[in-house]
Amino acid sequence: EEKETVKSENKEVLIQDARTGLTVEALKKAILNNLFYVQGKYPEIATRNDYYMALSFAVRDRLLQRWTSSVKQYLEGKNRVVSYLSAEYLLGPHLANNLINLGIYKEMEQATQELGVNLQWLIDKEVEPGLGNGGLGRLAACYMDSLATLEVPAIGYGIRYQFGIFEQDIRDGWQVEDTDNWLRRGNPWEIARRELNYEVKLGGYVQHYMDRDGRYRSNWMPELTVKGVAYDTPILGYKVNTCNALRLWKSEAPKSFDFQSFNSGDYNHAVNQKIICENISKVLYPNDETISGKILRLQQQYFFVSCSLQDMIGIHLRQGEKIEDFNVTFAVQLNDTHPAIAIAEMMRLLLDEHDLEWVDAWRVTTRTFAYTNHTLLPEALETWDLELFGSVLPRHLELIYEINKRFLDEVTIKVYGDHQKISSLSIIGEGPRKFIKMANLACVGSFAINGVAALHSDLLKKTVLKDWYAYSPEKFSNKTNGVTPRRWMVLSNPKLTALISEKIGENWIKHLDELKNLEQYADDPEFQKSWMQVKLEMKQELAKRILGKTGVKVDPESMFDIQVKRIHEYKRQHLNVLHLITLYNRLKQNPKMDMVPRTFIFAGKAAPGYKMAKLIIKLITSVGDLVNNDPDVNHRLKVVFYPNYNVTNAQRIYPAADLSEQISTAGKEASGTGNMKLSMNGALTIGTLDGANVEIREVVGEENFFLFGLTAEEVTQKRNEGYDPYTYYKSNKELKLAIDQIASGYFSHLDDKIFKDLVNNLIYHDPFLVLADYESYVACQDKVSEAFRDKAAWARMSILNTARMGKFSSDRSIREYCDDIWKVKSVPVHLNGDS
Ligand code: GPW
Repeated sequence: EEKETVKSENKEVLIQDARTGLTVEALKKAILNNLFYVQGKYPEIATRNDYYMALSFAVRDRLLQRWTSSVKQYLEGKNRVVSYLSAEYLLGPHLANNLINLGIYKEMEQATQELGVNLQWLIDKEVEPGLGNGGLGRLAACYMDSLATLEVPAIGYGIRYQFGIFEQDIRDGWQVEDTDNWLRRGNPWEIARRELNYEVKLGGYVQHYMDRDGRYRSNWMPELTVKGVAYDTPILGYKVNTCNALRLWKSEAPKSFDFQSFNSGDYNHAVNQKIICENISKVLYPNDETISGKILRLQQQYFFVSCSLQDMIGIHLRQGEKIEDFNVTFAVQLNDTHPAIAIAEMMRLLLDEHDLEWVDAWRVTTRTFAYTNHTLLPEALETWDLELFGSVLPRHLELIYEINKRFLDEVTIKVYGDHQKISSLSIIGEGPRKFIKMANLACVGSFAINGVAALHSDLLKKTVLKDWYAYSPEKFSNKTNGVTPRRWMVLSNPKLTALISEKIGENWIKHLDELKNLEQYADDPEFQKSWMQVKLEMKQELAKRILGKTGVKVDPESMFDIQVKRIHEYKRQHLNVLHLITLYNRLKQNPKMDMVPRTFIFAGKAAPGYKMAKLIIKLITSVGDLVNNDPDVNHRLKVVFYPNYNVTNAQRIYPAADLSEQISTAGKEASGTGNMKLSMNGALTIGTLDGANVEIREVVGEENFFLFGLTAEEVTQKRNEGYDPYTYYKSNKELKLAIDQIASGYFSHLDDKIFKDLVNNLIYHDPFLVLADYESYVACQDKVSEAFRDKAAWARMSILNTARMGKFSSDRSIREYCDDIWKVKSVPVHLNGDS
């Protein structure tokens, strides 16, 4: 029997092949062992879930071997570690991704087959961890993949929500939400580290006194103390040994707590407190790009940040380092302002727990943190009512006052007398009620500030962070987002991956720029044929799933016109609907018209409290019901609302797209990342000059991109001139017809009330300039249809889109963060025993 031998502490140790081996035989043995010893089953009575668990544990064993090697290597080398703080991680299913990164997909396929089970069937069993809302959480997941792939020592910190993003169901055309009980069948990918736990205080008040050395001290007397327990998930890089940790915190009641209450005989109080503690990591807030101002949300943010910083300080000190050198050990990235309370918490830990003086504590803090901003939408900039904030974090409120005072003293000298500037830079906002501006806290406490696409970073400097840019321009830079080609190409589109690799080898998977080598085949009719054949097969597969989920039969030969993302007015799904209605009307008026058949595919969740977003879903499904059942049009137009958009479903949708809808109002979408995934998979983009669309168009070439709409500058100008949507409504016949139909109940069984708010909002307010862009959008869509008729030209454009997407690998983004902001290097990991 095969055995691997490794050296450990100079002794030869045998590692059982069934726990580490990558051969088909070793994998088979591992699965059967786990089935027996972990699940307690023999093959004849094992369920699908038993097999899924047995397989996953077999994979996890192999990850753990790499993980321990990585940890060892990091500690030995004293390398700077990246710490990514994010309230969200939208990871998607682990199993298949880990098989790919381990490089054993084929082997596992064979192993399962020889055991008489189907690998895909087991992969499909996994319930994805939906610990995020949308782009921001998914970006964090892509970055974790790239950090490991680039062999960068890193820890991701976040919250282990017991319930992730809700599951969306469509009933009677409306969104209904169901809880996401993702842990119900167990989670083989995490390891509970019960011994790794920290206490976090909440509420109460602060006592001040002077200690024996004449030093002012603060003593925070909390109303409640909770305990955070670490749950680690291994994140393996692609075909490297680097395996980093994603460390998520679960909140619990500290042992001491119930004890006190039990002794005082108040059992109910004890139970209630336990529930309150466990509540903190219970559920993800389902709002995307909106602040909710709820106490529990602030508690969540502080809870995970405090656990994470205590954990980092522990790691740092255990290495025998001085607290003053914390920033040499860690570079901490703030994923938007959700973890920005870290700046005040770091000060509290250094001052109150580690006895540093203010200036020393502030020096360490401001050399530790860097802040990424992800939005320009004013309603998404986080603020906290000052009183509410003080009731949860009384000590931090004091610290923020002090940080603000010292900072504004400095500002006042520089901008002498400019009250406008002083109040815009202040962390505390004044109004009917005072409030804390988290973006300002993040800016003052960070050594670097970045936006997520060139246009976004530019607009940040000109608008929301204008005064910050004037004050400290050296802090600002751009880091255009990227996505991991491992999940978004190799995993989700294996056929395209095989076709590409057949021509240019497999190097592109780690060096996405090498996709350039495909350009030489863009005009090759044979290659074009194979390329479009893959696209067709992916459309056929999606068509089957659409039929199964929605009952709608779609034609795989039609153009798959896809808009998938969170539902939001600024993303303008309703502009897409107006085009759809326009095509419908043209067909009805001229049934013989020669029209390129289109399948409109929408997917995305609306925040449960966002009325207008929910109404947009109802509009899509209502128009769909009419169009899909009208024999005059339904062989040329189909409308699908694909329910419960998540990572799993995204992986199936992107490969089938012909057209990618990226139609946000210019200046509103910070970057977008779906735009990148779709283009990588050979979709052509119709889009505005917004977010990363600008850069995508730059690299694919303007002739391979369908551009429409006002620019960000024109949008601002139009608003300043006093934009009047009504004039657009009145002057465009097709637009007016579409809107009148919606209003009159044409799509809603003559119910003329249901879309009233939506219609009135459009014709009288239209905050996102839907009507202003309608004409240009429809004209551009006409060009898209014409282009789709020429199959060879379309194939060529599609190939060139993929070939030129190298820039948008998250590997490139992470390399830029490493070089420019974090100043960290790769640390190749050798398996224990290798050298
Ligand atoms: F408002 N983004 C998101 F900036 O998905 F915090 N959720 C959010 O709450 C925010 C931003 C926030 C998205 C941006 O909308 C998108 O344009 C960007 O590509 C993505 O973050 C990653 O940077």
